Amino acid sequence: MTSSDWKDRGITELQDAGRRKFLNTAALAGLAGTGLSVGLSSCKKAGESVTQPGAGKAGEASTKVSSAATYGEFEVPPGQLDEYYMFNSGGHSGEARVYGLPSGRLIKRIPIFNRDCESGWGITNESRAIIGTKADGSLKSTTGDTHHVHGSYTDGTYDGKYLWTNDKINSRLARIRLDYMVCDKIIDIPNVQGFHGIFPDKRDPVDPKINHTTRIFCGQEFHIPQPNDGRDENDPKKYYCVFTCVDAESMNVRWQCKVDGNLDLVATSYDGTLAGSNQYNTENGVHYEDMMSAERDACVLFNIARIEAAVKAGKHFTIGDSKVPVVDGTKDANKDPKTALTCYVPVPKNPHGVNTSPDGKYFVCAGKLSPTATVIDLGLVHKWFNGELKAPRDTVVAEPEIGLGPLHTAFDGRGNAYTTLFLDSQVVKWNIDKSIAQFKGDKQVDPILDRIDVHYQPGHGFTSMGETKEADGKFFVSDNKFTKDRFLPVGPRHPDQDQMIDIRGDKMHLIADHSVDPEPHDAIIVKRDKIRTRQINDLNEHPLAVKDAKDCRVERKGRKVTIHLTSQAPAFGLREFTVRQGDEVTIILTNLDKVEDLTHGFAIPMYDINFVVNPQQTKSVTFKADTPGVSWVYCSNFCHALHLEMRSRMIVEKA
Ligand code: K7E
Ligand code: CUA
Ligand code: CA
Repeated sequence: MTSSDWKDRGITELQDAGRRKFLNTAALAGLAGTGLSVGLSSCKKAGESVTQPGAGKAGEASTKVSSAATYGEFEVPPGQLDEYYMFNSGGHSGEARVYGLPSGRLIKRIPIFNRDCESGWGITNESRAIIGTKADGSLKSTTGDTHHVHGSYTDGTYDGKYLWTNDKINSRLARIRLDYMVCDKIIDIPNVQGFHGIFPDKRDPVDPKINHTTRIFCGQEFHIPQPNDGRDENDPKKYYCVFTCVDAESMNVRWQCKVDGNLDLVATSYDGTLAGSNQYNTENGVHYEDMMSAERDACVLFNIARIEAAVKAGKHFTIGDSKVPVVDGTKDANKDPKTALTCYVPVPKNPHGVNTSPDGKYFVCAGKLSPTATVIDLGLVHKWFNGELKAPRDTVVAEPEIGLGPLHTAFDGRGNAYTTLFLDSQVVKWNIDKSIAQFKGDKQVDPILDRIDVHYQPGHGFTSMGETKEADGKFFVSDNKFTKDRFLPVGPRHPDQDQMIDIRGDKMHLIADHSVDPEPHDAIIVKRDKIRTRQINDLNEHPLAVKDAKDCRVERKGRKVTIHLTSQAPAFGLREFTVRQGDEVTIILTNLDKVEDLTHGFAIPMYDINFVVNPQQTKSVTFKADTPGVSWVYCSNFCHALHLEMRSRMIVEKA
């Protein structure tokens, strides 16, 4: 069906008109129902979009459908490769995902905090060591909630080395090494609950020679008693949050900084000197209405060099059993800008995302409950830290009114910003320089350049290479939370969607609906030439690799039995092996095949074990052989014409 067929059938129009009206009304009614002032008063009229030139009236369809030619341009024909990787977080799944763009093809899921039989994640000894186990050997946790994925930088752009992602529920930080696209490290962040925002630094704040990522900054959204060990539970005034710095290589926690209020999203400057986090709960409220009582919340900026000097100088304390040095970044302790570690810039109430413009000049804080975006000039922030500016608010150079429910902002590298509007179900394109001129008092200038409807209620939005100085302004992807009517119905719960928008021209054009598993939250779009993956594993990487089929054997030490095993299509190195009931069995399996993608599986009936070994990779599992009988261990990954025959017999003798 061509796009004109769509138009003839009025499909987009039908979907838009009714749904948008419903959503706007429902969403606003929901907020109004709390009986709270939600800061929408500065809008033209509650329930109506801010009408801008070039945009449709509120509730009226204004989706721009590209011509068939435009769709064709973004098609990736069979046999051709995508131009970009998109690395998504996976929300409640606890994983990360890799898509190709513009096709929207799902290429890989990267298990992190979850258990995954496709790869054996959480099942093999190697992955269990990364996830962490309890004293009884069970996994420390099996839930995860990944929101944000960000890559390592060199010289202001992706270097293809690492990704990091957060686990909001269990306050863990995970790293993915991109050559294999697997998680290689997970750490617990102490003294934190609701680890939400995360961003790597882009260069060292002091040493100009270190022009790459060496630190990861982590925000804490939920304030808690410190330490959270049963004390002060009923004294919320004593709860607080910390901002955490983790070393990118060792993944050790370097320091924490105590703050007033919560920390939601995190952004970093291109020069390495500043990190920032928006705060929707400067009130330190423990109830919903308290969190919305202040007219203004903040974007707090961290002076990294000063914090690290304070840590070095021993001006820190520790919390509970944690050895991590904590500096005091609260307002009371930082009244003199010239020595302050933090700068709390007031922004309209309950903001959401904070994003860095690719020219390195600004942090843009989305208003959420305010129909505005706040532009903070990082040069002026430094002036404030030098004592040359009166108030933190003086660092704000623009605050354009952009629409209802602004959540996240992305950039095209041409001076324009694209902000998702949750309540309006739109993406709005606005010009930063124009917004600054308007803020200075130029009444003629209108910073709003375009609007486009998305379907529906977008959270994050991000652009191709948009979080680097190489932002190329080709695509914007809108991560939409509601998708009713866009895909075949699958019951009450619908998928989310990554809606792709062409942003090359003056006007935005919708070019694709890509369904995605809930809930992606956030992603980065990376030019494919930034990523260099390996074709096969390095045999020597695992100290216990079984390097030759001749080395296959059964080794017994008391009740501990080790099976050294190889796989080579279409056979395992041992046709059978025997252990005794009650033995602790460790199977070490090396895949000796050297052909890219020639992966074997290893599934053990009766023992709940299923994993894969990639070419030249070694993995191991340990289990108690508690059930006597025959288990046909088999290859669970189709590898060869004789794949079905690829099995071995595990005989567990009755004790
Ligand atoms: Cu969903 Cu980034 Cu956790 Cu905003 S956050 S939408
Ligand atoms: Cu080896 Cu299937
Ligand atoms: Ca608030």
